[in-house]
Amino acid sequence: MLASLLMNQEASVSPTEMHVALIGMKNSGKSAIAVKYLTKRFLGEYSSDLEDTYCRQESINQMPLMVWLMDTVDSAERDPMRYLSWADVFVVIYDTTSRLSFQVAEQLLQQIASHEHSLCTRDHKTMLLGNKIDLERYRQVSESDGEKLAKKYSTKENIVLFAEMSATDIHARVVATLHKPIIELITDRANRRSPSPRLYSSDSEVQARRQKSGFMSLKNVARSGTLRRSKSPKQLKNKTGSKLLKLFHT
Ligand SMILES: Nc1nc2c(ncn2[C@@H]2O[C@H](COP(=O)(O)OP(=O)(O)O)[C@@H](O)[C@H]2O)c(=O)[nH]1
Ligand SMILES: [Mg+2]
Repeated sequence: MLASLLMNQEASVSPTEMHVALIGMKNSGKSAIAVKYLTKRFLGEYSSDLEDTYCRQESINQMPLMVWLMDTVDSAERDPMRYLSWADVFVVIYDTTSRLSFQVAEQLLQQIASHEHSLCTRDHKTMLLGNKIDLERYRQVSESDGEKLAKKYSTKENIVLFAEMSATDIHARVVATLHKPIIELITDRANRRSPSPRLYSSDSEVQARRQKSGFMSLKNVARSGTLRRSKSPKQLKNKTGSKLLKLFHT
């Protein structure tokens, strides 16, 4: 009886965590978008070779959610598995004023698609995101080119979302854009009525801890897997008062 109640509670709140990877060519605006999302501010300069993962506590459709955001650095020496095997949501960013960044975005969509087919069992969502639309007069990639590319990599079961934005947009718009693929994935998972394999893999841990303490949130189970990779987590408070947990540098 209690077990089934707990299962229902878990099912109704899961997933409580989302891993979101921002990927794309250098200078496409990944860090600018991450900083805007996390701190509401747009800064002119960002460290270009520092890869970080951040955490922001969110409430989406009245559901509490921890969003882990990996601001990646595009480099040939780094293994793409660090985000391919980690992310629930891939945000593939290109600069609408750079044709080259659009080509890199296509390579990344290809990389995600082949990873999907060969290795990945966990469901995920991808969004192709054209950035810097405030620089309209320098535009090299049309909106319809972006839409077509997203369609090309969409399957019947998994549609690649498409959006355009600017990191200079108001904060609410940046947040709404990044929440789109998260909401879609939550809906997909709810429709399939199954928690993500991330949660399945922790079933034995859930059982063990339940026996000890009665109940444990799935958030902690999922996070315990994540934190294995982290070095001395530091808690920061930004000006807006939202919680920012900086996890690790690579
Ligand atoms: N005008 C404008 N500049 C942007 C936008 N996004 C990023 N930038 C600028 O583009 C440059 C590269 O951005 P950055 O976030 O470091 O790119 P990353 O290498 O993908 O992380 C920086 O000078 C940013 O200020 C945007 O939406 N509009
Ligand atoms: Mg960056």
